[in-house]
Amino acid sequence: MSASALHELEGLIGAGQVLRGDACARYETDERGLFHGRALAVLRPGSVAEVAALVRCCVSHGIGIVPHGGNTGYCGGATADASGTQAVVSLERLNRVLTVDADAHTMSVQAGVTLAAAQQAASEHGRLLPLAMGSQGSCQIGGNLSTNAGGLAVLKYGTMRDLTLGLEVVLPDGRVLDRLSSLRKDNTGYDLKQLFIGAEGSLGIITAAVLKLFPAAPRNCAWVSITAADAALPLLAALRELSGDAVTSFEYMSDAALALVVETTPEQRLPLSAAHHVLVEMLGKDDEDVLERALSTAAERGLLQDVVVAQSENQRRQLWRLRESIPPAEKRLGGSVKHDVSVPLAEVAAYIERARMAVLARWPRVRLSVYGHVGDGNVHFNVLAPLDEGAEDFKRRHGDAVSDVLHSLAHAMRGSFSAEHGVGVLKRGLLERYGDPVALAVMRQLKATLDPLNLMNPGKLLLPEGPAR
Ligand code: 2HG
Ligand code: ZN
Repeated sequence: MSASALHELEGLIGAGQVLRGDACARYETDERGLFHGRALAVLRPGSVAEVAALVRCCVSHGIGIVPHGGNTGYCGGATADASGTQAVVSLERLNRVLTVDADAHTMSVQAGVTLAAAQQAASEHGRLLPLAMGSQGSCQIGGNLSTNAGGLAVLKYGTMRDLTLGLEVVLPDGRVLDRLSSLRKDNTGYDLKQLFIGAEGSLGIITAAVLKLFPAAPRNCAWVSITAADAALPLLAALRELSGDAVTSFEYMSDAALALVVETTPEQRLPLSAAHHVLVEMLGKDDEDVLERALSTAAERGLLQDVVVAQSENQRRQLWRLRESIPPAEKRLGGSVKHDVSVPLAEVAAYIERARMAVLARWPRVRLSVYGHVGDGNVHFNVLAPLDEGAEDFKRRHGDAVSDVLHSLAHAMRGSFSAEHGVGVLKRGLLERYGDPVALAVMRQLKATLDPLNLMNPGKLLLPEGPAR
């Protein structure tokens, strides 16, 4: 079966674009090294027509299809299974920015454009594509859409879903759903694009999108210390009000998370020493008045402890580098049991405290790395092995139990076990455990309608069988 299928595929997209054997290696393991698959082949189509053709071919041969973007996901959503029967479809050759319309504040891009390249194209036209995250140099727009990526500016601009006007998708039967619309108002039935955003490739392959842009504006940034995590929300509320809602990012970092950065990259210095830190960024004009004025009023009201305002672009970058160095610091120290929960804004501080107590009660010697986009309710509560225990050993022996504690707490607080990283393979069981049964049943119905043969990213997001696990 597969020999003739591969021959056909070579005819459709060119022999050089059908990779086999060792050439597949870099597409077969995820970024965190948690998932190792074996692909039948890696297919690198160069156009939407080629994507459609290869989908039809794979479906006619019963070959499962695994869409693959920048491979920066945390949940194994872009890795083939171990069977050697699934085809990985890399979108990396669909890497063209199609249009930037500065006046209309829109851009259209192919799915394989990296987020950084899309941001750059927008900025060359004086516009801002506000989606931002540590992996932006390699993650791709298609993956951002498929996971409904969040990141560092959700507080102001929303997630990828909020930034999307139109979408082009190759459906599991090979039809092309062309909704590459730039309309901001269009009430003509179901908003089909929403189905594919966050679907992790389980309903089709996203090939292009029309995105919203904003006027580019200078950013001003400050590092603030607060006395306790529960001081974060009142501070954010005041800063939003005092600045005319100019806050774009509000990133919380515990001292313990930042200690990992200093430990692994000692050349980095913390601007303030405190137990709780916040990186605040605001839209500015030509001066830094808005930020400084808002912060000094907040200080007068006793809403913060201390503050350092970045005095140059270079300093601004240094502050951001500290924040963005937390995940790589964890990685250098052997990795962590990672969590990506969200809870209602009013519950963030309570979640952090209750989680801390619950984890330390059972694992008193672990190291905690707690930080996140608390301005939108998203906490990364990561747990590292005790200093005298091997990281791999700890993760293997205790990882699931640690995650159970943290996920059930989020669930009890009406939160989510995946705020921005998606479900993939890693968390599909959690969807069964914590997801609403009616919502899950509707998801299954949609999946069965659009992909009756279960060939689109099989085994991701939804477990193949019913609830028992
Ligand atoms: C971040 O906020 C990313 O830096 C990664 O979502 C979080 O590594 C993590 O746990
Ligand atoms: Zn994050």
